[in-house]
Amino acid sequence: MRDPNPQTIYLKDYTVPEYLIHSVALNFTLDDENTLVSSRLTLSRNPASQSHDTSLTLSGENLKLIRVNLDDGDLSKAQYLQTQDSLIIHDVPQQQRFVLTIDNTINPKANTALEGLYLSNGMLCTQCEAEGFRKITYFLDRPDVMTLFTTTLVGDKDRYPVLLSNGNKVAEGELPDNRHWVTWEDPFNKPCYLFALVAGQLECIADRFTTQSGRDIDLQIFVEKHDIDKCDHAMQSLKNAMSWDEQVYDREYDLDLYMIVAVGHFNMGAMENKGLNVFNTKFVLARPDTATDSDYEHIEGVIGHEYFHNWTGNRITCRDWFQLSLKEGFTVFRDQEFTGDRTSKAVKRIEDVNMLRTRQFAEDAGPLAHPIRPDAYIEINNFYTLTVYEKGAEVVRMIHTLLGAEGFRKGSDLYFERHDGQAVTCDDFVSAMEDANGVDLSQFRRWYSQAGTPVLSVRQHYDSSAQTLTLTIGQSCPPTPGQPVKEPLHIPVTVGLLNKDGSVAPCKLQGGDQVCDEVILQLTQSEQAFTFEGLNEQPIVSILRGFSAPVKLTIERSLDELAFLLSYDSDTFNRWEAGQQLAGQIITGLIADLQNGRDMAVNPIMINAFKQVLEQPWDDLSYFSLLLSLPSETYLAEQMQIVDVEAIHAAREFVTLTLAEQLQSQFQALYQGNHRDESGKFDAGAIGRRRIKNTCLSYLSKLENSHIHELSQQQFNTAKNMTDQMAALAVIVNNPHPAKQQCLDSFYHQWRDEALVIDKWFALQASGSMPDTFATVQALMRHPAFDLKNPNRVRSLIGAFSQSNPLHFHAADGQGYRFLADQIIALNTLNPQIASRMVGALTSWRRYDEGRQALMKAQLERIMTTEAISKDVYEVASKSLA
Ligand code: 0A1
Ligand code: ZN
Repeated sequence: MRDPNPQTIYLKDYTVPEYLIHSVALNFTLDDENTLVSSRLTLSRNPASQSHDTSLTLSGENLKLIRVNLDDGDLSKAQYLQTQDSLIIHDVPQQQRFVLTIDNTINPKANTALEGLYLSNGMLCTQCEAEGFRKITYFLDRPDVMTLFTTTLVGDKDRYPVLLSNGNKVAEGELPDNRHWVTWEDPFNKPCYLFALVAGQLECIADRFTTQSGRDIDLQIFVEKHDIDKCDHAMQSLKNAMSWDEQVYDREYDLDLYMIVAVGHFNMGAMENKGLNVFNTKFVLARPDTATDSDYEHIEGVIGHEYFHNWTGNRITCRDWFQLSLKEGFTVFRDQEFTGDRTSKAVKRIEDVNMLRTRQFAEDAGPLAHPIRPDAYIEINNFYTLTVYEKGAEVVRMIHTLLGAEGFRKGSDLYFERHDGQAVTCDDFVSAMEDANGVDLSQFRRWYSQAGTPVLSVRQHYDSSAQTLTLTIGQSCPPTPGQPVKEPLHIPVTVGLLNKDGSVAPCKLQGGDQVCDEVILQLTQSEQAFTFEGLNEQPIVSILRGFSAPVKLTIERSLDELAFLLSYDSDTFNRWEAGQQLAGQIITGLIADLQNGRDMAVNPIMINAFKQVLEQPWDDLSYFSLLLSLPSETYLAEQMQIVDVEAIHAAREFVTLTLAEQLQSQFQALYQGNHRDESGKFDAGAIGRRRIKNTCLSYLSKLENSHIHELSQQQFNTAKNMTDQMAALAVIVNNPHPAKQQCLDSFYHQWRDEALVIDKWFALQASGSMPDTFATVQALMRHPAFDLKNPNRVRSLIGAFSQSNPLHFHAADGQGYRFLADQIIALNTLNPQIASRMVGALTSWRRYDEGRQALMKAQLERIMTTEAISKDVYEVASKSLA
């Protein structure tokens, strides 16, 4: 381990920067292995700083220092100190501005961590969030130091014909030796984490967007040459995002140029660098035959996300990294709403909640639980979490629910007006919401500081003589590391009531004078009673509509009541949720049967509920498909005290097979009715038809007869779009289909030049359920197309196996765990960020039986002994064991 005792950084220790940087002029002489960086900083003492230290400490890592010059005089070695991660200039002027020029070199080719300046398929690109800029040059690498950047890039004309950086191109020219240069100027102050440069042989598609005030913006998407035919959807998505932000938030783009570059090697999804977004190719490239409908949707969502950051993140940024959710929670909320508006609100909400409940809830219940605004970290890269992003978005959504759309807009307008150009805190955001609406959100603020998923328990009492219904709602939250005791939160609980015939019962709260179809209860105490009046029969309660808060709900429900809500609830989320609860209860019962050696039988109530859903007409076929989908194995595991992966899999499969047998004719009819060639069509209708058809195919495939085998093979062979091809291949791979290997081979040969499609091929096999899956994964590790240096490949093989294949990853002999630890140890030196993400699958070891616990723990302990363990891996592994 490089640093035997990695330092913990605390929010409570925040102090303002000692120096300000007024401007920076960067000059890059580009070379794949030896890039020269010359940085000219204009600095001055920060009058707001209390410190009396006259030295200046800049951050920098892996830099070869060549020269330090202060106000035109070179400094001698005695005048500065270079450490592993900093450069300390012993004495700098305290009374006036001064200019510091630093020259250093870096080696992009050796940079496999993909932070700072690195090479991806021959293209030079940068990733500076969170602390990557210090791997380019010495700087005050913290988000509250905002600066004006001017960047000059110099390079060989053939090797780097395209030279990009943030802002506007202000000058360019030619140099001897076949070199050229370009100067970029960004007129907006920004923190260095938003800096970017890209250089290489790139092709570009261009378009234009006219803003609401009539300004013309040039839009450009840069990709490798062979991908130029896969950019149209991304461009359209960008234009959709630009007009959505004008319509919904009155936010206009501020530069004359917006560039997106797609790179094949990227640690995350994409990065919102000012005017020059760098994207993982996965979230840019799409053609009907290479990308699925869900890829199309995710591309639009991520393009939107990065675009929306221009206001929520760039114009207004974070004071420090503890405030990450300020920009991420709000921006995720914005992108979720954007996608909901562009596709189906109901489906988008369900998909978001599904992800939150399966993955974020697990994080909140595990050893790495942290509030959306963490108060300590060792490595900030470990805090780009589902909690900061997705739960953060839920917290913003609750503010939206509490204030209403109009009130929320007033709050966001005030936030933008008040803080434009500043680096601020989550508290500032909440204050703007309060001040614009005259409300008090002081208790609500606890959502920012308290970790863990609250549990709401609901009791109902109907008083027939008083014609009232009382809901008593209790809230509690289990302890999380460092937070043994929890305070009650301010929780919006949306409730509607249904009459026995399924019609809406009026909601009138005692003491209130309004009668509505639904109400938002404001839960603020540990236990609180809410009484509804004027109810001449006992209504059925639909509670936590739209998943109005990120909580677990316990309410006693009979299977009949759930089936009723599945048929009649007017709230699309709760209607789906009733079906999930129904299926969940039934599968849980079967798991107990299996564990106790009893025979399994599916309660007919479930078959009938599904039959009813199948026999109704549906406009939104994607929503219809979700109603027919069973809770995932991961979600079912979340509900169990001790996770029994085998029983979960077997019980869920049994229910799937029973439904397929009992409802075969309905599934077949639906399949046939929606099977048509609509490749290239991406409207809601065509997407919905593909989705429902493939849902039916997946049920039918369980019947394992030759007709069904032919059906899936036929779909596989004739598909002209990736949605249908992948769906067919998935059922072929996950059933004992006679042509399995043949289909996998032909798929590989068809798509061997399309990296993103090959990622799907790896992921599909890694998440398979057939008994030979682990052997397949091991063989795929040796496949020539596998590359430990490419994060997308790592995620598609190692990530898919460990995070999406509970059955095989948790094999009782521990081979899955050992395999994962081997890969983490290898990745630790290559790419610490990716290595540490992979540790995630081992962190939940306490949830399993004793045997598995010991095996998982042993692998975590083994990881802890990794030589030169990175801070990233150290933090996750050590906290998991604590
Ligand atoms: N801000 C980006 C996410 C991001 C974070 C870190 C990265 O590299 C370590 C890259 C991207 C977003 O929210 O989209
Ligand atoms: Zn983001």
